[in-house]
Amino acid sequence: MPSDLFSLKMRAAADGRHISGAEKIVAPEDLAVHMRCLLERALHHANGEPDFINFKLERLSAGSILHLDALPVRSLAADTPEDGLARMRDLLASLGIARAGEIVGLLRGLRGMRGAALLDADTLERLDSDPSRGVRATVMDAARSPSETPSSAAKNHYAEAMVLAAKVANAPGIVAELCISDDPDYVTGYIASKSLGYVRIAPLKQLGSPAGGRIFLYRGTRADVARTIDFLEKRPVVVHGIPPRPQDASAPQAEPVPPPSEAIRHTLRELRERSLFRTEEVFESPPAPHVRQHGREILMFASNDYLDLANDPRMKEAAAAAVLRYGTGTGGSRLTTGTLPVHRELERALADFKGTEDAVVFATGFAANSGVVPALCPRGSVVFSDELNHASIIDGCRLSGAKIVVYRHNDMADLERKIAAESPRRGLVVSDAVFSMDGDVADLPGLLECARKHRLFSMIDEAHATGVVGPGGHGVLSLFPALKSRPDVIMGTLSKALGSEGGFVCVSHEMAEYLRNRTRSYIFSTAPSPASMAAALEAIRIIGAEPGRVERLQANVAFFLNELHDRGIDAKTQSAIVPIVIGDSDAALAAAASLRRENIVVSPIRYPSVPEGTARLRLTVMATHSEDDLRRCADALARALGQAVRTHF
Ligand code: WAQ
Ligand code: MG
Repeated sequence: MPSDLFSLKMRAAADGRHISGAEKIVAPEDLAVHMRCLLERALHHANGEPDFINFKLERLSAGSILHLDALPVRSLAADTPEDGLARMRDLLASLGIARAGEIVGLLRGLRGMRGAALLDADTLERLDSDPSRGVRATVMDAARSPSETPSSAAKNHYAEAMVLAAKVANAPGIVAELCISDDPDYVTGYIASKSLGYVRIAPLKQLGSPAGGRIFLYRGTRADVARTIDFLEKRPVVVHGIPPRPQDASAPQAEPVPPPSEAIRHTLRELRERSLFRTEEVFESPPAPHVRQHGREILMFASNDYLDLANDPRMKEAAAAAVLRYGTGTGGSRLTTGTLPVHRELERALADFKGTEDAVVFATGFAANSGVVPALCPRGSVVFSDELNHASIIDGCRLSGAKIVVYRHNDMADLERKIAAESPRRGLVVSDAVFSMDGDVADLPGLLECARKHRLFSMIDEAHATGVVGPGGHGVLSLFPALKSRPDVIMGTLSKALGSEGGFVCVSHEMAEYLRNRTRSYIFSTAPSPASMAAALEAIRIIGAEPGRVERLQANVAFFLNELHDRGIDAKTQSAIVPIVIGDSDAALAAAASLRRENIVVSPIRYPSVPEGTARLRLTVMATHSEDDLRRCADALARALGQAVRTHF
């Protein structure tokens, strides 16, 4: 069931003189932001400063709303106002209205009315009851796309007139509408009807003239006039598909548009030229320190399977048993028929692992971030996002429709300044816990303090922290034992150290209930398969039962950094991600290729995964890399970097 909406109207006046007015049809959660926009508009109007602003809110039941298509639009350019009015007259006559000339004459003489004159199309008798006011078409708005942010921009004559004209043309008994703007600087008007569409004509008056008004032409019985007025003044209408304002008839024609495939070809060419073109590589064995590709054994330094669990026999058995017990797919979303005991068990285990009351599992980490951020940040709020956050967070920010404020990487002073400058009523600070391309850890105490002080939600992404960072691999929180508060949302993934597939958030009970009801990527995705749930559950069990695994990973990272330093390679990390920044995309590709010739896989990372000019090799260490593996990689890296420097700088 669609929920109820509100009709929101604003009128501003100074000394009893009308200055501006506008109306919207708005969902309850969007009321505040639209009111703020209308207020801006009232306060900064060219007509003057108001001393009285009236807001009116009226609840509309969603079922009462009439959805209409916009009228088709065309524009006519006239030489003079006389010429424009003659064209309007001719169009009116083409509708079979005998006294078209007289009607246009009446329109020219109008001024100072808030509404329109309702005339009998044949006798020209005035049918509305208050000739100084006229009939007002109200309770209407243009449909908005979910991504559209409301704006406090000045009146858009065209768009507002399109809404009104669609409603009037669809009113019972109305055969045509004529309009001249009363704004002295707006000389475009129109004639509209269902059969003519919306015909813009310019000019219809001299620039600077305060004349202007509207006429609605009616055909029908006197008894039915009340029904027409009732429709115009009371029936809620939302108009869909208003086309962008057409170019004025005199404007030059646009260039011919090439076929759409040309744009794709152009992009591919550009990617290749800039060394940014990518293809998938195929590996022929499970993730492990040593994998097979094209029949060759390869040393792997680019896997996120940090703890080497994805191919662990116990993991595979747990997944297989879940498949045998529950099947291969869940056949439904979590809130319909897709939830199995193993989903709840895993959520319990994740909550315990992170020390929260509850957890919510998603199909992927990307789905978690891109869904949870919009759920927490409805339009009208502000989201503060670290400049190096993962793409899934960035997309979540964009999807939310909230204002996005990007702060400098891990710079809490910058974050504090930016929050203070916005002083939002509602918002979120969101950050990777371990940054996926740099391997460093967020300043969690600083971030939580900023969020607390300004009453904002806080969220961290522990995709590369879970199972990797801190004692027991419990994540970055365990690095800061003195912390008094915790993030509202601790996000993580099942697909990296946990060797499975999926994403999750660890949260309070209340937040879990909210997210289950509000996160579109949770509500509208099929529940993840029992195989991946059972595997992740087993991973958490193994990590708990074998603390040596995480310790081994952390020791391997320390050993590897030492080996690199011994060879004069500058590298640091606070996780299992070791970035070696090279700068130039081609040089990074060349270095990766030279390692590949030694049968070692590392990831060359280029724009747009990292800022331009910071292309790098990204190496990931696994718990089961041997000291020999780590030394061999460090040696090859030293050779590759020497070569990259010689050929590219
Ligand atoms: N219902 C009925 N009549 C109205 C309403 C209403 N809601 N609002 C205004 N009027 C009457 C009133 O007499 C005004 O003086 C007159 O219409 C003109 O109103 O494609 O700006 O708001 O770009 O000044 C046409 C756009 C702009 C052409 C019309 O009208 C284009 C415009 P204004
Ligand atoms: Mg006006």
